[in-house]
Amino acid sequence: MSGEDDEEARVRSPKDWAGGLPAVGHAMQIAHRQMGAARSVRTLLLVNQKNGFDCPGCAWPEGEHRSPAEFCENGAKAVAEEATTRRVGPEFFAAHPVGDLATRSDYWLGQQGRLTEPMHKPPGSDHYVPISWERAFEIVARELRALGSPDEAVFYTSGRTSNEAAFAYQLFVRRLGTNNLPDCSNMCHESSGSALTETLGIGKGTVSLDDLHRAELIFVVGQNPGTNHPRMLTALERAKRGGARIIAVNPLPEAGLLRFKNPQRPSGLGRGTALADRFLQIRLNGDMALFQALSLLLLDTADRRFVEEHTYGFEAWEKHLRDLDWEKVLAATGLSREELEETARDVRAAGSVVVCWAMGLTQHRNSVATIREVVNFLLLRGNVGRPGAGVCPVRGHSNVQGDRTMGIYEKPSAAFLDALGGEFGFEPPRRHGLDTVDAIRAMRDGSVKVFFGMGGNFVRATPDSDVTEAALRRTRLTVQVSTKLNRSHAVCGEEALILPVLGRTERDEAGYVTVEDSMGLVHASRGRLKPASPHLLSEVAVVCRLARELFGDDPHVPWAEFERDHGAIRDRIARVVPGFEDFNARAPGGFALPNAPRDERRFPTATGRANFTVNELEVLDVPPGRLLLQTVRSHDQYNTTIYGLDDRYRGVKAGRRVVFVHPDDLAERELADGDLVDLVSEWPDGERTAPGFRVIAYPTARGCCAAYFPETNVLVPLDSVAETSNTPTSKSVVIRLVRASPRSPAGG
Ligand SMILES: Nc1nc2c(c(=O)[nH]1)N[C@H]1C(S)=C(S)[C@@H](COP(=O)(O)OP(=O)(O)OC[C@H]3O[C@@H](n4cnc5c(=O)[nH]c(N)nc54)[C@H](O)[C@@H]3O)O[C@H]1N2
Ligand SMILES: Nc1nc2c(c(=O)[nH]1)N[C@H]1C(S)=C(S)[C@@H](COP(=O)(O)OP(=O)(O)OC[C@H]3O[C@@H](n4cnc5c(=O)[nH]c(N)nc54)[C@H](O)[C@@H]3O)O[C@H]1N2
Ligand SMILES: [Mo]
Repeated sequence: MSGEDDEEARVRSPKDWAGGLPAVGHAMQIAHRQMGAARSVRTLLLVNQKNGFDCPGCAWPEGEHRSPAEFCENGAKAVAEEATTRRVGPEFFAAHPVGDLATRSDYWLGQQGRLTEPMHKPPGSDHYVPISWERAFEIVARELRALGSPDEAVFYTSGRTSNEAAFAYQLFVRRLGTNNLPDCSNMCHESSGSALTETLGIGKGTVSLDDLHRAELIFVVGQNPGTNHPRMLTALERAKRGGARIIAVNPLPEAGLLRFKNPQRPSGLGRGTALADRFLQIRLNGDMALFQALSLLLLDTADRRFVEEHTYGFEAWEKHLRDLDWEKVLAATGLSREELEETARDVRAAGSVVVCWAMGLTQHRNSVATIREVVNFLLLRGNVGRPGAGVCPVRGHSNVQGDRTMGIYEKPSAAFLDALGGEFGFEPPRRHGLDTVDAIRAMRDGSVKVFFGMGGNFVRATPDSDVTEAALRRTRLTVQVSTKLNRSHAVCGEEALILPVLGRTERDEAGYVTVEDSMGLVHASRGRLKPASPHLLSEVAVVCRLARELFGDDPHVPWAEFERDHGAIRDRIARVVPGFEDFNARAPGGFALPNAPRDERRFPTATGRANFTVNELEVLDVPPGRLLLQTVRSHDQYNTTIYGLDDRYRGVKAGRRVVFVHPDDLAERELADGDLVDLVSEWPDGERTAPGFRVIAYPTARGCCAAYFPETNVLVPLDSVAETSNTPTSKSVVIRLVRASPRSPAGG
């Protein structure tokens, strides 16, 4: 891709605080650019209000007492991207053949605006041309009918899809006869879900916002909330005012973890609130060693009664821990024994502990085991299922958790399929489907021929970009249900469709939709803005019309009724998914889903108890001269959507092709800040290169470096995945830095 918008990055020293007035100013600047002044104010005042729409940004919960401006800088940017007044219509596609779009950067593509009409790229053509909705559905139905088996199609979901759309979509896919429902979660919190289901019996967190406010000690591990969950800083601030201590565990000194200036409270400006009381600058992937060491130091403080009454496997775990090799612990964490002992003292003094985490824990080879070790650590002192304590995986997309609850999952439980089949009177497929990585392999090998994407940007969010792009190009048909232009429209199958839909901010005639936040609260979301174009359909309507085209008069599912009224879908959800009884009556006010560990200290696992697990500690082998690379988000992006080219808190302006490296690691390589390097990853099947990165000397942990996703996805091998969860290892890629000549094109 050309780096037409990627100027030479300018670098200043990183910030040690987040929020404050610059955050408000920056958000307003982007909102004005996309929407103009009046629309900005009108739109932003509806975010996260009882009669407004759920913020399409992150999944952080709203809390009971909403402020009149219940959004954050990056939520405002997410809204502005969707409510933009810029448009991508047929003229645009006439002027830009697919081959041209494929050379553009993610930033350029996203900045073009909202998609307005269904578009079709016929086989052999290099242009998208307008097509009617009817014709578009005929084409999809024709290609699905032509398959040898329904398993030759995959149906991806990104995490913005509402509960109603997700339920209708998975029902459509299972009526068709496959469980090929990969989703963004496969690349995100799948490791959390795997570890928590096995150990606690629920694949979600066990804390409410209130628990966080009441906690005495909060660990924030592998997470950058100042950028990715800014409203979480308000909760951390409140916990601190109640006397909580906060421990940040991160290879990077992220600004939002250190100090917060609450932009919504005048008293929160000034110097702001210091957040982390302790910053453990851990090496990448050192977390399993950290939690094992802490547990070992705390064994004498076990909550014996809880362990006996509620858990399984304690003795085996304890025995294994006693053999812990301290040399390995120090090597893996890069921390000192004193730091570990002091941290253990903090825990010893705390009556209740919450551990929060995000992608820093989930995207490594041993992620599932690491998260199981976090659970061990909490179980030891009875820190699950009581006020102010528990696990808090902080989810990403605003409804990614709800999508799973609605059955978007390639490995559905028998109980879910029984309920679904019973309700609609058909036999759903039982064989497990393909997840994201397996779907790429299947397209690469030619066994999947149709790709259907409900939102997201599959080509760009996935690893091993060259392999994945070739895989998508090999398919017969790709269908993207989207709001905005992205690279997945340009890197497409032999035939391709773009189906433009309403965003969450826009009015939908069929009524409100619902979402579930990171803490299991379900509530309504009402779009209020006039749709970006009269030709848009809702995601629900796309599914229902396609279903009617494919199944005709379906005796099992009233698709036409579903399309007219989202309430009719909720009536069915209420009968299929536990916890949704009286859904239509309760949705407007919102309600909490049942959570057995939190509500009753009950653990619906295979043993009927909370499980301690034994996890072998292995220190990642980084060969001499190599670095461990993590791929992260800048402050100006939402996953593959690039809002701007700055990363304010880390001091970067006007450029994304940068790599953050410790000054001593640079010196060892005779490199200096400002040098140009290629990043080369090494894997048994060969090397991969991301060319032309400017080096930034940065206070990250030794031996580790960081660069932005998605530019670095090309470096993550498809086969480098987490055990059990199959999540790409986007946070631990072994690379070397190769000096590049300044004149080499900064392509890639
Ligand atoms: N504005 C904005 N908001 C977002 C998103 C966005 O792109 N933009 N994305 C949304 C989505 S889908 C998600 S999943 C979340 C992502 O939220 P985050 O997980 O906060 O996102 P990342 O940028 O991947 O940051 C990972 C953090 O973990 C640290 N880390 C990396 N590896 C390790 C490790 O081995 N150990 C430890 N202890 N720390 C490590 C990194 O230094 C970094 O601080 O945010 C959601 N919210
Ligand atoms: N290297 C590396 N790779 C990663 C990660 C990483 O940390 N490092 N993180 C991973 C994670 S955590 C995630 S969640 C995935 C994200 O993967 P995805 O969810 O697939 O990617 P997004 O960038 O969030 O998708 C953006 C697109 O969604 C569409 N869209 C936005 N809103 C709507 C809507 O309301 N409806 C519809 N139909 N479409 C909409 C727009 O067209 C937009 O271009 O990426 C993963 N990939
Ligand atoms: Mo995510």
